[in-house]
Amino acid sequence: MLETAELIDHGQAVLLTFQQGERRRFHGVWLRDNAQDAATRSPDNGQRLISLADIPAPLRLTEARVDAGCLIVTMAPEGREFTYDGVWLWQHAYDREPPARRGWLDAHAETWDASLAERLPTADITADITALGRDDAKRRWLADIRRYGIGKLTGGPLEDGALLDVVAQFGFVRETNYGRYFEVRSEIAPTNLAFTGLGLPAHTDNPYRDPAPTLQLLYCLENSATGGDNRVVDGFRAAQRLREEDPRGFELLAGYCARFEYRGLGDVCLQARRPMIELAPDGELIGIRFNNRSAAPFTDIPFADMAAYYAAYRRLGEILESPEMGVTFKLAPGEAFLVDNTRVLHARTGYSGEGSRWLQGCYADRDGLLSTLACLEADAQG
Ligand code: AKG
Repeated sequence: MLETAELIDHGQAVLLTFQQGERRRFHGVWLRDNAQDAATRSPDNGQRLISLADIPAPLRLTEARVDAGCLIVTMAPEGREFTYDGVWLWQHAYDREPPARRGWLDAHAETWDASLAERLPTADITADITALGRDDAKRRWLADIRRYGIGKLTGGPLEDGALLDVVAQFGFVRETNYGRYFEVRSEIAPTNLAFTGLGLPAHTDNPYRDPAPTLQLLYCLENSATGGDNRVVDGFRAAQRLREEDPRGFELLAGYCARFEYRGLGDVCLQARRPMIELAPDGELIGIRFNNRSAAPFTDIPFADMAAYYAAYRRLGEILESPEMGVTFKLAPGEAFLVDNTRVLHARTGYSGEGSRWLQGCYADRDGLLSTLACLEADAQG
């Protein structure tokens, strides 16, 4: 609850006191830019109708008061009054210390290790995800994907392309040179090592794309071959562990770009230049790109740092392959798993012999999933 408002810095800002004496400052220009009135924001779609050039500069707050939990300010030279809901201001306050530690995580994310096996987020495709009216189950599963970057699915139909119906429940397929979806099974002349029976170490998919797909779904239709188990590992936890063990190694992998490339048969040549550990400018850990199959020669690391860079790259790989870091399972037909491909790496043991193994895979994006989740959460709150 907003209690008091006081002009500060000669009207450049206002100091608000909330319940329990919590104080937050807001700049006048920020308040004007974020005014909620119908001339500033469209009541139909919430989009801003003005640009910064429409806001006079310099701008000064000439009066500030609190009425019924709302802040009311008058601004010069416009001479207009603007009203802000106190709860909205509290939720959007920015007056706090910036995070001190590099590699911090969004509040929704929780890192994990092998112990996640006991509580691996799982939903039933037919009963929870594609069934109408199962919004609570779907919301919980999507929230788990946001938290852990991985979710398993069971109980799906054994139909070619069934994975597309799953993605349609929360977002949109990202079509690539592999198609809307692709077959993951042994091929005679494979365009990708994933389409063989070879084991694959932990990797994120398609790091050679810019942007890389942010979600990947792998859906099992047959799995009677020996081997072919999947393993998932939290790249954020691995990066945190590297930072604890070797802060300089962490900074090297975050501070220099690696290069990734895929030259397919015919006319495909995909290239990207991005760090293996990606931090936002304020130090938030926002992405992992790690894939030995498609790492290209690194040419952006100075000679003086290359040996240490390789040592950190090697160590990150060892951490990712450590048994205590990952969760292993064998998909049964009708089962699938969805990973946040900017964070969670997946691996496969080799398979051969009698029986068959047939998975289908596709890509999608996290923004669609988070949008669906945000709407379900808003509905659940009434
Ligand atoms: C991929 O398609 O990205 C894979 O890693 C294949 C995984 C599998 O075959 O289980």
